[in-house]
Amino acid sequence: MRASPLLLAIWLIPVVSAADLVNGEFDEDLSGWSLPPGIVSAAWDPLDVDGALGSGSARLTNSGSGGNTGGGLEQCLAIVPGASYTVGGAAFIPTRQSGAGTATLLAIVRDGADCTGSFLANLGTRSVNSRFESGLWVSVSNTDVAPAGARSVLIQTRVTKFEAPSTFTAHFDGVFVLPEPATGTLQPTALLALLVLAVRSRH
Ligand SMILES: [Ca+2]
Repeated sequence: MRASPLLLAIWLIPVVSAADLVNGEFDEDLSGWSLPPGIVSAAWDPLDVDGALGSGSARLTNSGSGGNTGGGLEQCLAIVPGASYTVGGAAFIPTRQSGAGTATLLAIVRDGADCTGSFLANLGTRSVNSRFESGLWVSVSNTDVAPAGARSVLIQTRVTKFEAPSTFTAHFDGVFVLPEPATGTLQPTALLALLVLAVRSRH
């Protein structure tokens, strides 16, 4: 029997998944995200990573009184241990700010549901540093495997400022968390397709 393109496509359907990240595009507001009380404020802004008129971004401002402090919007997702995920997005640090800092997508993996329990790993991205990359959108992503025992991941759009008492602002847009296809493993959907083909070939 020759493998059909359809069967191959079914084979590649990922067997693992994350609970979908909500509103990573920030089309009209910050819904789906929470902001823990702290030194960072957040607001929706019409500046969009693709320049789209129908979308915008999250603008975060760190007004903490100390240096090297941070915080940001958060969203908790369920993940599967042993599965591979790509965490990514884009950050924009406006120029002409009185202080310097970084914008980072964190992905804090924990062994409890709903982002409780012990810290296991950070699958997040590298930081965008205002001293080297400001006035432009910078895309960042990281692909990594969720460690054994992982049950949830906290995605955070973190803004950290280096100096006090200045404020520091950065935008985030196009935030995503994607499970990578688990190739090479016969999955239930592929088994079902094989069964259907076998039955049909007998008639
Ligand atoms: Ca957007």
